[in-house]
Amino acid sequence: MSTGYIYHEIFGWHDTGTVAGLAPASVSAGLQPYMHFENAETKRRIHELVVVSGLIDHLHRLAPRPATEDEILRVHDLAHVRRLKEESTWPKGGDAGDGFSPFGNGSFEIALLAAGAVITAVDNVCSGTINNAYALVRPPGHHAIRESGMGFCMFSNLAIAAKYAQAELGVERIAVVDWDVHHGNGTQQVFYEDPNVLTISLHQDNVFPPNSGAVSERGEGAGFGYALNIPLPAGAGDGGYLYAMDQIIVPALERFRPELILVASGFDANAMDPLARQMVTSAGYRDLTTRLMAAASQLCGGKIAMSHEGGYSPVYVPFCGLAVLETLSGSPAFVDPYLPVVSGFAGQDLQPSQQDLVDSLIPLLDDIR
Ligand code: 9RB
Ligand code: ZN
Repeated sequence: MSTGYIYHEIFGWHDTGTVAGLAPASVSAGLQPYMHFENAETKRRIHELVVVSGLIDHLHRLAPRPATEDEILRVHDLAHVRRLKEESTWPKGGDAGDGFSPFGNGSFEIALLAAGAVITAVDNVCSGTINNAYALVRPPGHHAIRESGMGFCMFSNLAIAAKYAQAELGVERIAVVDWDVHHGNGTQQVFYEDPNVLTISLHQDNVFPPNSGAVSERGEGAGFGYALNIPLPAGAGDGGYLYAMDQIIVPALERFRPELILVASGFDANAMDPLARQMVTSAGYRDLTTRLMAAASQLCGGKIAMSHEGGYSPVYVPFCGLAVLETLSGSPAFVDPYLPVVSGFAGQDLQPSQQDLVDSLIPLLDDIR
């Protein structure tokens, strides 16, 4: 098994500055400045763990190339691209669109490289130089919509790579599985009327964006049935996540028969995350990956490319990322030292409220053909 791994140190230079959590810092309001949640540390620490554990020697490291503006414009409108390009020249940078997605000077080029890194992953998986790939990128992408960035995202990295695969590689049917704890609203929007791209988002019910990702969002027109949302209640752990994978995600993939599976891989459903309230462990991410790999091997020659999204516990996210990379490559590296603690949390098993929600979605599979 050969696994492509794409990281560039410049992703750590995407500067989100200082804020006070999700609010602007304000001395008069008592809001002390602190680093933005979406700072370089969690991703940098995944990479450093990959190196220090020796896993890097079992991965096929690929150099990313920047996405071209034409590649970005398959997804975003010109005004959005022009605005980010302009604000990126400002000494202190600008904001991707919603007021809590700041970026620093030069982040436009870094965002082009992030989108291009996912293209690089897809290119190599589709040409068969590698079996699967992980693009460890910043800024993230899954909230960015056609006309704006949002939720710490500048460009919709994964949607741009999916459009590239369709336009340049002759890939028709693509499934996107988004296990970030937040709703993958941007990817969903881009493909909402497209029956050739199945978007599945597994998220904590109504966290971000507000009022987004309900079961009732199912796609429109020819795309009806090809957007699938699984909004798990707060408190879901490995049991709830794996039940959703086994009962909904894998059966949806089997019905859809993709030629390529893309994963929006956020680790913010982890048991120590400050931005959500789920309890997934590194073992949970390992098992989710194993299930997807089995589906990919049965359906599309094992072709999976993952793109990194959120995840904000600097101590725990690296072990979740390592677990996924170990599984993709079949090379065990480090044992997660926190696993005994987080897997011991009460409620890791499937709970009735989670089961009810997942079971209620089974009839939606009938609309995937
Ligand atoms: C604020 C709001 C958020 C909350 C969470 C995220 C997580 C993104 C991620 C992004 C922005 C709202 C500060 C709503 O990890 N995605 O994968 N902002 N939330 N209103 N206000 C004032
Ligand atoms: Zn997230």
